Amino acid sequence: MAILEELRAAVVDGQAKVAVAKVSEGLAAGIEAGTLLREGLIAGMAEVGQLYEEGEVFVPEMLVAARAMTAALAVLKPHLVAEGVPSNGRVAIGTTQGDLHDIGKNLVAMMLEGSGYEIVDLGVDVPAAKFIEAIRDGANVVAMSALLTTTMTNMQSTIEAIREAGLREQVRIIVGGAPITKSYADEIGADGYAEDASSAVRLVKEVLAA
Ligand code: B1M
Repeated sequence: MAILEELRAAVVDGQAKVAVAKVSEGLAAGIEAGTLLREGLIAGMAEVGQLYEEGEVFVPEMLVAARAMTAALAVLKPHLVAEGVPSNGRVAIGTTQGDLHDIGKNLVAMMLEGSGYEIVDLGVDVPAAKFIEAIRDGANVVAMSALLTTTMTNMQSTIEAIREAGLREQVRIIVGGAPITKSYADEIGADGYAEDASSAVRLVKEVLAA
């Protein structure tokens, strides 16, 4: 479909205005928000990652691509966010210390918000102390995101810090992000792993019911 292809290309080229226009055009043409997200925005960002790995683009290009995706996501958000169900949990979400990637984390937050959870977005580069503060303030779930192999280890130290603070039993901890796997989540003592934003919604429901 031409619109999806143009949307993908706008993300790859870092053209925020075009990406925003293509999302609006796609919605007006009746393309589902989830399709625009997966086949346009996420496909574009995956291509940028591939090009970066191949040495075809560099950090500045990744950054403008991320800005284009963020701008387009803002338009998509009300359409992605399904009808809310009453809040039955407070989720503190953040990208682990040392890590500045936030697009995936924002997407997970958006989907959870749309599913009726109260979201406390701690942002990026989040130290353990901030997660601990959020638990003391009433978060039932901590959701951590990491995109770098060098920062995923901070998930483990955060879980340890939560345990040392005597708070481990009162919170569910879930993790996700491109380098994270189910076995890594098990290894570090998390309560669950979600591969993408929609499975994160299912996972939060599951861990809160457990
Ligand atoms: Co970065 N970067 N980056 N980057 N970047 C990656 C991650 C990389 C894989 C690129 C590559 O080499 N192919 C690579 C990591 C290699 C590694 O560690 N193995 C990399 C690198 C090396 C770096 C720098 C070190 C580059 C440098 O400076 N030399 C640097 C690090 C900065 C830092 O964080 N300290 C860096 C910087 C950046 C930018 C700032 C330029 C920009 C981020 C802008 C931003 O986020 N605001 C950027 C980008 C855009 C990327 C890529 C291209 C795209 C990431 C993205 O947004 N994907 C990325 C390559 C790639 O992933 N293919 C790359 C789209 C997003 C929707 O997917 O985040 O995976 P994702 O989220 C998914 C799931 O993972 C899951 O759900 C989401 C939705 O489906 N999920 C969760 C995520 N979090 C979850 C939490 C949960 C559950 C599910 O909670 C339970």
